Amino acid sequence: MSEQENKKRIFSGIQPTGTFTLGNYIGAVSHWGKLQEDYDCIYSIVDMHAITVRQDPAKLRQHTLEAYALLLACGVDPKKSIAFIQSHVKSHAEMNWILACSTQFGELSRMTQFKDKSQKHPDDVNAGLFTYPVLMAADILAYKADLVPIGADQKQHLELARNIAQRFNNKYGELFTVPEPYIPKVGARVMSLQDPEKKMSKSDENPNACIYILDEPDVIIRKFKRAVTDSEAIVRYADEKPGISNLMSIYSVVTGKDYESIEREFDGKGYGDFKLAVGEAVADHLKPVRDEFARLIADKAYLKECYTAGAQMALNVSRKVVAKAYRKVGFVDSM
Ligand code: AQP
Repeated sequence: MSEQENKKRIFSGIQPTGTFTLGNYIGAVSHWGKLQEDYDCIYSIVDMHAITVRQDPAKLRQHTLEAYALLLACGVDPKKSIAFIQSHVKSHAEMNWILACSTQFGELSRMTQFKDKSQKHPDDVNAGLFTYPVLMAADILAYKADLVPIGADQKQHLELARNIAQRFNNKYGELFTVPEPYIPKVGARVMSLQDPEKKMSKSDENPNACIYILDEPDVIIRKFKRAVTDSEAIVRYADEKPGISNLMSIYSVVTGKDYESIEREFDGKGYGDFKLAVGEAVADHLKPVRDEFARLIADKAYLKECYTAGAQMALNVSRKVVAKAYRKVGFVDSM
């Protein structure tokens, strides 16, 4: 695709650790469909990343298929983009090792996601959780991606991927493209509805903290009604009002209205009206995704056809880069 058309290449991935949240959607996946018109896009369900936290194998398999169907339901077209499941393409594991040997223990120790997740799962601080950012660098660099659309929470990992690429290129000679982040201006960090100082996360134990994009409209509205706000009772965007600001940012993304017009719309009205409006707008916005997901998940044969073809295309691109990396580090050609 891109090589003939000279389009810039995009890579992004999402973990099948549960149904996507409104955070995953607004911060990342909702942009992926639009980008495929102007870029050469490669999107992956990153199941290898998911096992850095203990998963029930049967559930992981189910979540992976659902995540793939959701990806398509959110607008990724497997005819325009390469859409595949990470573990189907061996280049990720191969590149991971090469890059691990160009990554320092000290820099991995500074990653805040590792610190957060090891506190959350103190009984399973495994080596994979520690080296997660190396695998993420491998995902991106194996395709020589120019741009990586991510939410703000992944910025530190992307910075590390850039450092690893530059270090490898300096040590062994130019190979990797140094990727740039592509972070949305509004909604880059959707916060928890119950603790607006914390990002909204799939694996949050409190189901009221997070909107899943397959939640039914009444559930969505109920969760917004229960969202933690403040006692000022004025809808305005301000750092000291993280709950209301988070709801305004969500409302702005799904309606296209800017903060000023939202403030005007709810001038003199209470938080009850505002929360209801946000809930209804989000439920309406997600309806086509829910409908399309229901259609796709019922057609397992079609999904299989898409992810099998996607994996083959992903392998065709990445194996050439892996072969070059092997040669650069000094491995003897196998064929
Ligand atoms: N709250 C968020 N706001 C904006 N963007 C977000 N992303 C995640 N949460 C938010 C973006 O979604 C993409 C895919 O994320 P992921 O599934 O690979 O991993 P994650 O960042 O660890 O997401 P979760 O929901 O918090 O999953 P769990 O609970 O399993 O760890 C990324 O681009 C991310 O920036």
